[in-house]
Amino acid sequence: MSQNKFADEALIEVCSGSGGNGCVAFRREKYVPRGGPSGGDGGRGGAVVFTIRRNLRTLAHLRYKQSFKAENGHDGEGSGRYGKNGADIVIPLPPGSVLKDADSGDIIRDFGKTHEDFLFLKGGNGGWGNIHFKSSVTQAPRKALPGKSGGEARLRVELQIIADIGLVGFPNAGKSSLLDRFTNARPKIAPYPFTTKIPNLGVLTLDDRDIIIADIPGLIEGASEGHGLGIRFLKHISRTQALVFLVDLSDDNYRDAFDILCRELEAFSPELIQKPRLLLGSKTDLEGSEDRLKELTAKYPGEKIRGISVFTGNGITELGWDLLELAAAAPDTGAAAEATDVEALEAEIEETEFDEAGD
Ligand SMILES: Nc1nc2c(ncn2[C@@H]2O[C@H](COP(=O)(O)OP(=O)(O)OP(=O)(O)O)[C@@H](O)[C@H]2O)c(=O)[nH]1
Ligand SMILES: [Mg+2]
Repeated sequence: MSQNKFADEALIEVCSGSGGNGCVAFRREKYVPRGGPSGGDGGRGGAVVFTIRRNLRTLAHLRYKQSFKAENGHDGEGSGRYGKNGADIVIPLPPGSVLKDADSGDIIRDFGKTHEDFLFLKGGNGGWGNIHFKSSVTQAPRKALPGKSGGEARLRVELQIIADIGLVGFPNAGKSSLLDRFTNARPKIAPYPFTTKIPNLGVLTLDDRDIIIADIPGLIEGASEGHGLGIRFLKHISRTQALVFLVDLSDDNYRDAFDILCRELEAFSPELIQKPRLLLGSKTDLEGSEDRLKELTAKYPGEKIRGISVFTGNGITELGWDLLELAAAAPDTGAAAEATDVEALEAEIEETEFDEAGD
């Protein structure tokens, strides 16, 4: 795993549908005493299709459901009726997913490079009905073909996760507590500095969007020169879209904390202080915090500042919407720029003709 990324992975089994069987039937009509063959073909089995959905950011959905099977084609019927094609199974993936063969590890598709839908396994063709087997010799063929079976595969899906938002602050500012409050992550929280030794990632789902938040170890003055846990964790937030700065309002250094943090980030990489950001005064439940927050608001007229308390919930709901806004302001990751209209896509796939039945 490289330094500035986190990995997520899932193992899934996929299976396309088998084709429906061909039918043996004969015409029964008035005035046609010995009707010819009329058994229709079986329908094609549904395909396994992967589609990129931009609002997905993790593979968590593949942990609840690991096995995907497309519908089988329906059998042919009399009167020359063809069986209905089986429905495709469409599996949504976040941008950047890589599909690999679970056994060999070979890359099957890298959705970091393309965001087009991927038809991975076709369904089996439907079998011919006896309508196809009439010849000058055989007027009443009793032969029809079974549908072909579908394919199946075990896949490993891998994803490099890049967090949307990074939390920065001095040790003990309450970063991990915020992650704990907001996301599915349960990081260690303790009343002493340097509790967090390696970055934690959490997912906040708001308004049908996953926002990935990275909580990194606390920074101290001189971090950019290697003090404290040093700068190496800043790499983890260097590719985030936005930063949230936490200043502990109950700490004596509350006045200078933001300046010091900005200096350290800038010394590490000037890009970091160009990112959209939000300044949080934390622990507003503690005495004196209100005045201190006002003081900061006056000191930094250009900053968006909010007070929060993880203990009382003060400012937490509003913060959620702030984070959504910060993450949404993010530039797009590439070709998948337009949001995928999944229903339109499914309709399109439904109409797509794959190989006709009949081999
Ligand atoms: N009163 C009060 N205490 C809080 C609040 N949020 C966090 N704390 C406490 O502050 C201490 C530090 O919290 P953490 O979440 O571990 O802080 P951190 O910024 O992750 O610290 P490091 O990992 O060391 O950088 C813990 O004792 C928390 O319970 C809050 O809103 N109010
Ligand atoms: Mg922590």
